[in-house]
Amino acid sequence: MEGTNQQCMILRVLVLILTCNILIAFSAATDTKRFHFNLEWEEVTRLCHTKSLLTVNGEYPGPTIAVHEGDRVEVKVTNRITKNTTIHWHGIRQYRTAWADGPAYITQCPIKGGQTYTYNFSVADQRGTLFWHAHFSWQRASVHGAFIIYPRLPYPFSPKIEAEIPIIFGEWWNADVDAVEGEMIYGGGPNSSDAYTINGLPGPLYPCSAKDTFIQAVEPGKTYLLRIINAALNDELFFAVANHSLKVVEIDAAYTKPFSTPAIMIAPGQTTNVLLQTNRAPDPSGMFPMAAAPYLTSLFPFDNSTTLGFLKYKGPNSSDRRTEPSVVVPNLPKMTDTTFATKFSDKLKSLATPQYPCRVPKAIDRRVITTISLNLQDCPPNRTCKGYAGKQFFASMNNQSFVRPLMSILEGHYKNLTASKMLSSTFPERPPKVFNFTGVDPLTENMNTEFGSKLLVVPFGTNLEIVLQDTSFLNAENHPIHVHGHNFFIVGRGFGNYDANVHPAGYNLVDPPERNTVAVPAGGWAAIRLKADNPGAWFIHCHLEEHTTWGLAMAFIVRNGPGPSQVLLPPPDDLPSC
Ligand SMILES: *[C@@H]1O[C@H](CO)[C@@H](O)[C@H](O)[C@H]1NC(C)=O
Ligand SMILES: *[C@@H]1O[C@H](CO)[C@@H](O)[C@H](O)[C@H]1NC(C)=O
Ligand SMILES: *[C@@H]1O[C@H](CO)[C@@H](O)[C@H](O)[C@H]1NC(C)=O
Ligand SMILES: *[C@@H]1O[C@H](CO)[C@@H](O)[C@H](O)[C@H]1NC(C)=O
Ligand SMILES: *[C@@H]1O[C@H](CO)[C@@H](O)[C@H](O)[C@H]1NC(C)=O
Ligand SMILES: *[C@@H]1O[C@H](CO)[C@@H](O)[C@H](O)[C@H]1NC(C)=O
Ligand SMILES: *[C@@H]1O[C@H](CO)[C@@H](O)[C@H](O)[C@H]1NC(C)=O
Ligand SMILES: *[C@@H]1O[C@H](CO)[C@@H](O)[C@H](O)[C@H]1NC(C)=O
Ligand SMILES: *[C@@H]1O[C@H](CO)[C@@H](O)[C@H](O)[C@H]1NC(C)=O
Ligand SMILES: *[C@@H]1O[C@H](CO)[C@@H](O)[C@H](O)[C@H]1NC(C)=O
Ligand SMILES: [Cu+2]
Repeated sequence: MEGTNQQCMILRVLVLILTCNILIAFSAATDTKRFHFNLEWEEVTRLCHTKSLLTVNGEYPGPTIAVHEGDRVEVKVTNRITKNTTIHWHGIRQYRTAWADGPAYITQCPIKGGQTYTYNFSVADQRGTLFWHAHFSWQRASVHGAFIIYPRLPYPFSPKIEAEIPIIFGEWWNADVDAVEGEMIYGGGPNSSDAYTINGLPGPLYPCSAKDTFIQAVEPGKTYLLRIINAALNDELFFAVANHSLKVVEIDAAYTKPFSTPAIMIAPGQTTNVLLQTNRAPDPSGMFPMAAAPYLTSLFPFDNSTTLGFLKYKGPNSSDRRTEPSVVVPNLPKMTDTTFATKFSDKLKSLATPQYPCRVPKAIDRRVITTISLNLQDCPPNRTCKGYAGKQFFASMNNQSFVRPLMSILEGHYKNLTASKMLSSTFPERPPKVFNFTGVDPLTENMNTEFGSKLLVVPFGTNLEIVLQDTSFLNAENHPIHVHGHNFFIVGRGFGNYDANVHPAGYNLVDPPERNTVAVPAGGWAAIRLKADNPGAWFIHCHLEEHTTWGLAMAFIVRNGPGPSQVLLPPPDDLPSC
């Protein structure tokens, strides 16, 4: 089986002493899959720039974790550098094991240099493609990899799959990413990346890069499953393969109603599984380019380059076109094509069959409406600020710009530190001011924000709706909002102001897409619903790292339920302390 081979390969890399067969037999017997991640520097060269890149086990992208639905997963993370770190298992529900979720200062204190922490969780009632990544400062730029959960039941789609191809998008910076992030102090925008990458390779459209091109060999007349992951820090992407349509069958490890499309839009934090049929008569070279380029909604300087890879049909005339700089992928949308992005998102629906029912809450207990905003603050005295008009950039939700506390919110919650300022304050559940949020120049005379770590606290089992309202402070922009610990359903989306008296009537409560990250339309809103039935403290944030750095984030607490199996488990012994 494909999965076993891939897993076998990963395990072989990780544990060189044992043979692969022994490891597989061992893990099958216990249903516990064990991995060892060493966080370490590795010299890596791209675009003729050699630098020390932060990696897991020296690999870029990092090793694939492949497990089966129902498995327990233990990943021993050893921090072999002098910086702090944490790892997040993006999209894994972590039922009762919030301690293993990973975001620094939300569910744990960082793993310090020289320390080890074992993330211990089980993967239940989930199947498909997810990914893992560092959740400390901007380390996720290179510290990421695929997390594949093989289903116990056959795939609910056909035809039979010949092979699986992970496609991980990322960005490459010639500079040290810590330095790029460091320049954001006093509110500057970050430098753009130098290249986009497919599985760590920028491809031939960049200088000195033709040799670093992703080329996937395929047999003609077969069906392949592409497991596409956007691990980029700051960029929504379009992706297409020349002369081939893509059939979407799964998003964020939830099956969808299949549909064919010339291209996909994928935001950071999202995953998309597509079927690709090698049904073309190979052109004389046998090479078909595939490309990813940004979906741009920001007015700020952006990496507007294109990463290119190739499908290479096996055949007598296969040759190498990778050095041709002129290759284009005709079906890739224009970088500003919001119409395509909107139509594509509209087509995503839950599979919603008896086997895979859509568990969207039909009624809600609570509706939280929050703006998502960029902000500007005056420059501190005697500083030079590099944001707009000499001011500092920030970002906020309901005018609260999130400040990471100096302790773990989860630990504070668990220890009943309700008296502490941090845990006793309440996140505002409505925008403090209502205006034409996405109109021209809304309140531009004052784009200030407030700072803090106010929490939304909900009882166990709350059917929660969160309306995410974009604003055009500075500029309206597409924001991929990620919720930890829960999948949600996107019941509605639109442009302009959300209206609680009008829009709920148009919600899809039958087969809305289930995700962990929603790309909120630029200049619009998205309404998501979830059942808050996973006790713990959970991060909600923009998956554009640039915006999270500016404070576009919040945390929410789900209280314990009444049953013994509805409570947060005690913290593991090796949980790092602050
Ligand atoms: C992981 O959790 C399980 C269930 O609580 C426990 O049996 C196991 O010992 C834990 N593993 C480690 C390495 O702590
Ligand atoms: C960011 O870009 C500016 C302008 O090109 C350059 O001077 C600076 O060194 C860059 N910063 C980093 C960290 O590479
Ligand atoms: C691929 O698409 C291009 C542009 O639509 C077309 O000119 C070309 O003939 C196609 N090639 C194959 C092998 O289908
Ligand atoms: C990318 O941006 C640069 C600088 O703004 C511009 O000169 C260039 O034409 C843009 N390229 C594309 C492909 O849009
Ligand atoms: C391979 O190339 C030769 C010479 O150009 C041509 O005659 C032949 O038809 C090609 N075969 C395929 C399968 O395209
Ligand atoms: C700012 O600079 C002025 C003049 O150089 C100096 O008098 C003042 O003390 C400085 N203020 C701070 C907060 O450093
Ligand atoms: C926190 O409070 C709850 C309810 O009052 C109690 O059951 C629990 O033991 C307390 N936990 C700690 C760590 O003090
Ligand atoms: C909000 O602003 C937009 C753009 O300026 C305008 O088209 C729209 O009519 C305004 N909506 C309301 C409710 O004023
Ligand atoms: C946000 O808070 C700041 C600081 O209190 C205030 O000046 C500003 O008017 C608020 N903005 C909105 C949109 O509520
Ligand atoms: C790592 O995290 C700890 C706990 O928050 C903090 O005290 C320490 O300063 C951090 N170390 C570095 C090198 O950032
Ligand atoms: Cu954002």
